[in-house]
Amino acid sequence: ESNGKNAYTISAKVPAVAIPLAEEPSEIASNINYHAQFSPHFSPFKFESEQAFYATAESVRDRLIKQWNETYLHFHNVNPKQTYYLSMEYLQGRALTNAVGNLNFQDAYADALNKLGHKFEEVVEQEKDAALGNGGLGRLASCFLDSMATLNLPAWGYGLRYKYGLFKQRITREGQEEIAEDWLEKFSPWEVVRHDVVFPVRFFGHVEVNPNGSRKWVDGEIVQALAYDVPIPGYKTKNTISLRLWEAKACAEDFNLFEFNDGQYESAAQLHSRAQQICAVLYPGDATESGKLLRLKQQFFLCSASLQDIILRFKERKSEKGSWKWSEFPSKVAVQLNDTHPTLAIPELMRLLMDDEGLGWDEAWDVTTRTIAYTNHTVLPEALEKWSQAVMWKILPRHMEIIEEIDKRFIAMIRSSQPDLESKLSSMQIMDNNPQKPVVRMANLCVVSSHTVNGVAQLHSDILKSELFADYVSIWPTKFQNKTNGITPRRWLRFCNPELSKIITKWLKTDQWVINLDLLVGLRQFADNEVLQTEWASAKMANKRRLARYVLQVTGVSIDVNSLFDIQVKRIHEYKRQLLNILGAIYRYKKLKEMSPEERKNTTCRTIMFGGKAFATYTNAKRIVKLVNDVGAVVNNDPEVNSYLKVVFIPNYNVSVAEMLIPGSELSQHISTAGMEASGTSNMKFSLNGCLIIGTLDGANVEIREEIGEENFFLFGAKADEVPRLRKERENGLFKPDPRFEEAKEYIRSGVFGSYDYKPLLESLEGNSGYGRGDYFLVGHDFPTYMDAQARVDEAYKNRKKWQKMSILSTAGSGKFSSDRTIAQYAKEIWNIGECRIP
Ligand code: T68
Repeated sequence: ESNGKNAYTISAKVPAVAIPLAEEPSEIASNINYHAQFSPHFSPFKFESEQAFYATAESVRDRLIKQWNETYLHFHNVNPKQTYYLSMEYLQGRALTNAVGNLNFQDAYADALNKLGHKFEEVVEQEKDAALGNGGLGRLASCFLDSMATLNLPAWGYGLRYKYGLFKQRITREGQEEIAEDWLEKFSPWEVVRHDVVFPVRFFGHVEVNPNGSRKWVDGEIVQALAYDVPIPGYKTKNTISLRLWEAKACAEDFNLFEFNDGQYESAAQLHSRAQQICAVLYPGDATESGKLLRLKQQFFLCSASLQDIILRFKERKSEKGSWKWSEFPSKVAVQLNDTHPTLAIPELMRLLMDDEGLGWDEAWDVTTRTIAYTNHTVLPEALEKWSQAVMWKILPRHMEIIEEIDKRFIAMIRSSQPDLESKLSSMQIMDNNPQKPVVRMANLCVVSSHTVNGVAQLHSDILKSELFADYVSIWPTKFQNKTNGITPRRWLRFCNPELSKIITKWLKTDQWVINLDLLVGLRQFADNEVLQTEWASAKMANKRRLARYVLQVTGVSIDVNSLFDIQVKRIHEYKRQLLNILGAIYRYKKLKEMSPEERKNTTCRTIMFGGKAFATYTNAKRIVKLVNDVGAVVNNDPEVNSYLKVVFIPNYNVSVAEMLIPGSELSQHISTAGMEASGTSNMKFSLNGCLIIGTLDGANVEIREEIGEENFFLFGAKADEVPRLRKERENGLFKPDPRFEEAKEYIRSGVFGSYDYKPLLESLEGNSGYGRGDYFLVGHDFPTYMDAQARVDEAYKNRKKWQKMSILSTAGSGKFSSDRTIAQYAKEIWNIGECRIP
């Protein structure tokens, strides 16, 4: 206890100060001490790293609260048009480093913690990731919030406060095991509950028709939505915006005392437990949707609570300024739907305007369609949401009336203005009235009701216009846009890679690149400079060492920091083709085994790392996880070749693991079947950190390659427009597999990697299986060009000077992929909002 890690010992040395005034480390230490003592969450005797984390986070939060309140007030007074981002998912990760960094207090907080006997790096490790999302879509939403705050935009995020976020992944002998993770187990120092912000959300019930013909949704079940706000600080600006997360609560009256006193404890609390279920778990779907009633309730809960809040704010701000009209609503409010998950915002806004505010259909429709815009994130048919009409009539009867009316009017409009589209109508309309399975097509509802629809990379947006939404383009030629995704340079370079950031700032002679990422092109002129190359290589080496320590700690495998660090991390999905990667690794292993010791010395040593979670019921994805682990177990323990090749599966891939892994990577794989990955965003993170990419012409890869130069990108594989033809050929038995592909599969079959039943996985690469057609993802077709590209990688890595140059050029060419650029485009081209900075 003499090391100062006891709260009492500290208080003797350091005073406790409730309001931190100066930015001095000693003042900050006093404030941290204040929180350790007076906002206690633990017994008073302890001040280990964990207690230090909570006290530090609270100290930082207090600073944020001040500028946060100022931001609220400023937005209220200026009353600009404001954007509301509706998303069922946010993958925030940890907040402490980001908040302290944005406040520009890194050194002061590090010194303060030193005074209290702690190390900043160890304290930040105590924070649990806020994992209220599955993958790319949720992380994108979080990057967007960061950019909205940094660009001083009047914008807020709305989401749900799930108790259990994304599951924790454990790797066992059987493969992946999912464990529930309660991120709120202890509590989150970042959220503030707003007890005054509560809205009722109705489910079930029926529609009542009033004598004057107006309609009203009544009865059913009411759940209360309670607001929790999370501060989102901008970088080096006072503007701090909100992520408002709704929590579901039953009313006190819903507790049936009568039943309870009668001993019927469970049924007495039935409504309470039903309300609790709504925000209990994040829906674990990455591109696979199963029609769960609870998911629909979650979606409506988010939409209804958020819109009631938005409308109330609009009225408050308006009525302070005298008389106003509903037609002004779209000039004050922009609502962005993050995929179709919050589609119910459309009928809910219509309902609120008509049934509660008394607007007629035409006026309500005009307001709604000028307010709402929709982003599409996938073209995979199984990921396009379709809800059973029967289920929707039961839960949301009034909304179904409205959706039917929207559909009816859409059909009438087509028939009168574009009769040539008659034959397309059945696929274009919102209601799919197939008597076997009548459903509501959420994407169609979004396209019909939004003023703008956008894809998330140029290729993806082109595919939306030429395929998925092609029929709508002739009706609304200007409705469709592209907004290529981006990532925040703060989290994904400045804070996760301080070594490289220092070098960049030194050579560019400015740190303005953190908010103006285009400045990175300034590095191009130094790409051949040997001094920069050496510094660049040593930063990478430091990050590789840190990563190697982590790998040893979590897997027990020791990896060679001089080998090529080759990484594929993302959700496990057949279209992302982790299977192609592991088949390549298997082939490499087999060839190494066949080589003489002399020949082996000429090969490039590699450490191939995988990471990612598989949807719990996605069997083939789980088989891939199992295969990677089985291959690793054999290869890593093979003394003959394990100094040339290691295969590692890093468990529980999440935002904080990514922050450590990406800076230490040298090659990353973005190898989806062309046309299937809407954008990808980790490709941008890797490239920004000087990691080279092996990839297909898919999603944002296309644009990354354009920006960094094709000579710095290891390209292979079919192009998107060739895919349909290749699938046909495959179906018709016209495909001739490469012998290397056959050899790799045969090696698995021979049992080298154990006795697990890999037959189904291997069969998905052959005849009739998988999606009903063999090798739907064209692993076989792309295998030979993939292996050729890998051979080019091996060669390139032998020339380290050239490799460093390519690495520098990757970073230099990544400026376009800042989410600041993306958000500025949304603000200008979709939302029509401008800066609103606190003076
Ligand atoms: C991803 N989508 C795209 N979906 O796959 C990726 N789906 O290409 C893109 O870069 C990213 O969105 C951002 O635009 C997803 O991540 C989901 O997570 C998801 C969640 C629930 C239901 C369906």
